[in-house]
Amino acid sequence: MNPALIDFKDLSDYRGGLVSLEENKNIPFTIRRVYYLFGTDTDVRRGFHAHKTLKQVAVCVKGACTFLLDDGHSRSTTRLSSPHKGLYISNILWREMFDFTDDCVLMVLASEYYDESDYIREYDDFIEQVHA
Ligand code: T46
Repeated sequence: MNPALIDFKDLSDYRGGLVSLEENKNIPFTIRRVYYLFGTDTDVRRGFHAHKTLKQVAVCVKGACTFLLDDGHSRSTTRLSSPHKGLYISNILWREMFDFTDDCVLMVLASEYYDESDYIREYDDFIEQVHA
């Protein structure tokens, strides 16, 4: 599968960097939640789930980390290392995140409020949903 990367306009000038994110513009949904992961050890692997309905855009605002995305047919890995790029993660995609740099701050914009019942945490259940 091809990862869907969004290029954000670079509004930087001589004073420093600036990127602007706007719902239903360069972020393809209404933003209901923002969270960020930081201080993740390099040897830690996170994720291991898919979402039934949630859509997200992940931006590595500092440092770098790698995303594995799996649509049930094929997998891709993407190294996120730029605040100018967002990885669009649609629903029904298995994700794992790993190889975090020490300074990594991974910001995630989400289309829904937190809802544990939206998570598919078993890979076999995910494959069942793909073929449903
Ligand atoms: C995802 C990847 C990219 C909350 O209470 N509210 C929240 O908004 C979030 C994101 C998490 N939590 C709780 C649920 C767990 O008890 O925080 C704990 C850790 O969450 P989780 O193990 O799901 O974290 P990751 O890094 O495996 O996954 C997260 C998101 O949960 C998930 O939606 O797509 O980042």
